[in-house]
Amino acid sequence: MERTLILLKPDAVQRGLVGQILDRFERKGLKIAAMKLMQITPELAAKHYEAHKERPFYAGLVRFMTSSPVVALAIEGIGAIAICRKLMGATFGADADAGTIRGDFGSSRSYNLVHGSDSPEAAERELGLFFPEGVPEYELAAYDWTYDPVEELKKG
Ligand code: 3AN
Repeated sequence: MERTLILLKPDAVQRGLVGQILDRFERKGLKIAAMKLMQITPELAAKHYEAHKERPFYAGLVRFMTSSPVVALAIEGIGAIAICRKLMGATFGADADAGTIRGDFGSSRSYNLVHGSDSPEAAERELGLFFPEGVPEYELAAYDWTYDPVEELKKG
């Protein structure tokens, strides 16, 4: 099992798309391991986007991400990081394929609705930043019918 940080960005919340975007992850069979509506502080944004500090779009990105609340999610599943990135689509809606979240819901070149960690290392770091309190442990009953319990979940 793998966990990844997903953020439904301020544009997703303000446009009333939280339910529809969340549905994309749920119907794929992924588990919502944790979820909260929160305001990102400039300090948290700076840590989260550390790698982009020198990029020309950095100031605008931090302004956008701190302008209104986001929904932060820990999403879990086998191969969750890559699967979530596929569901999200290319970075901006104008380039993203139809059928993806970004491709279906937007066409802006700076507002792109959703963030997803891009590697296991990034996921661990970002989950630590957004869920310092940890993630509740619970069993998702549907896992037994989402995956092969013997081959994939190694049960029995
Ligand atoms: P992705 O989110 O698809 O991994 P990255 O890693 O290339 O995209 O960029 C990180 C974030 O920085 C993106 N989510 C996007 O919001 C923002 N970003 C990237 N390029 C630009 C740009 N040219 N203008 C505004 N924001 C950008």
